[in-house]
Amino acid sequence: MAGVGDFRCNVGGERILETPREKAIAVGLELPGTQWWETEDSINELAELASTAGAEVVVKVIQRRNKPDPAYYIGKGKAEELAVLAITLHADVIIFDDELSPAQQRNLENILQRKVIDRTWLILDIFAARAASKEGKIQVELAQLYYLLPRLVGKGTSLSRLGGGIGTRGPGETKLEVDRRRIRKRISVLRKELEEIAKRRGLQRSTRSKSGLPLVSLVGYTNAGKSTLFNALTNSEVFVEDKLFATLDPTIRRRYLPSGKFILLADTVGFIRKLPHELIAAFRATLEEAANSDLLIHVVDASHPGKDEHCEAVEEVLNTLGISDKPIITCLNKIDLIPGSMERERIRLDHPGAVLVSAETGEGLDELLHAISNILEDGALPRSREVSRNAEAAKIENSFGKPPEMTDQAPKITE
Ligand SMILES: Nc1nc2c(ncn2[C@@H]2O[C@H](COP(=O)(O)OP(=O)(O)OP(=O)(O)O)[C@@H](O)[C@H]2O)c(=O)[nH]1
Ligand SMILES: [Mg+2]
Repeated sequence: MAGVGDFRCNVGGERILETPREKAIAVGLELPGTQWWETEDSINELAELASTAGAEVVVKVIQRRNKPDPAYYIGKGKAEELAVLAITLHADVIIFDDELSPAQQRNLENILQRKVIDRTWLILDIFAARAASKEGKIQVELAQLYYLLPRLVGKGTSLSRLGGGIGTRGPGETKLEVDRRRIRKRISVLRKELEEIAKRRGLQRSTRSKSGLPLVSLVGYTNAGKSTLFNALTNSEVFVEDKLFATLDPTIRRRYLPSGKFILLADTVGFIRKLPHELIAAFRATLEEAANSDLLIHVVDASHPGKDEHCEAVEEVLNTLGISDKPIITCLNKIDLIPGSMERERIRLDHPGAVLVSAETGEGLDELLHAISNILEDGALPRSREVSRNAEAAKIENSFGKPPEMTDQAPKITE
């Protein structure tokens, strides 16, 4: 993305446009009760988030403490050391691995004399850069405003972080100088717009539910391979990328099961540990796709060393959304990256009942479809729903003739 820091140079008459990546220092805390690898995993993930946002983490700093310092998050002495390090390394931005309080952020900016961003704002920044649909953009702006509101000191304060580079993206009005009163007004406008969209979404949902087709949602940690699996199962081409938060808006397509019955399959936004609660609040309508599902498929990157923590984070978000009691299939993806049969067996033992698949090679997809059939067709749904679904599926089968082959173009039901 072309940013404020772009520069042009002339090489042999050619004009080359380059965007220097901002240099960042990532900072985290190791608190009692956390294992060292969890802290390392978390800060490595923060570096990935920074890279997705367009910065390069040049050094990671972890401080062991009993609890975060209320004024500086890290110790004041550590913050002073960090200020020297930032000068030495020519760092443009310091990124903290937890949400900072407004006071911590202000104090750190004073000591560090650099842009200070926390994990929450970094995630919101990535969402702001990626939001494509009207609903997505409104939701991100709303989440950003919820975050900013307590951080503005007094009326008429301008946003100090509007200098360019990472952490400065905000759709719409957040780019402007703002004060609390304007933010509150904007929040109420955005909420009204979201309510309208939510109403339309509700109508679409009731049309869908009248179709009687069960809704199956792919949920899981960001980058687990949900969209790749969605594409493999519905012969679609939704956006896939080896970066965090490639998907923001849900997509729904039809797919048939081995029995010939149809389901609606939804690809959804990924979760992450320490998912900002502002984001959950603003994205509630989008996340309701998962809440309204008959079945969840929890896609896990089985090749990732932090997969257990990823699973915990996903369960936590499902709990927050109040949908942890839905029928769920754990789908261990990227199994092609685990070639050893012993290792696969160990994974099977660790996750009894899970289905091992590779969305990339297609391995295990038949087993997954059978597992979906088993849950949806063996009485997991209320009887009345079952009857209407079967009747509707028969109608669709009649209108389509035989169910299409897996390679056929899937009918599009895009939100
Ligand atoms: N080797 C391998 N790579 C995979 C597999 N499934 C997905 N990937 C890769 O993993 C990366 C992330 O895939 P996505 O499908 O975008 O993941 P996602 O869960 O939709 O991610 P978000 O939308 O960001 O939450 C891409 O580079 C994919 O090519 C798999 O089965 N095997
Ligand atoms: Mg995706």
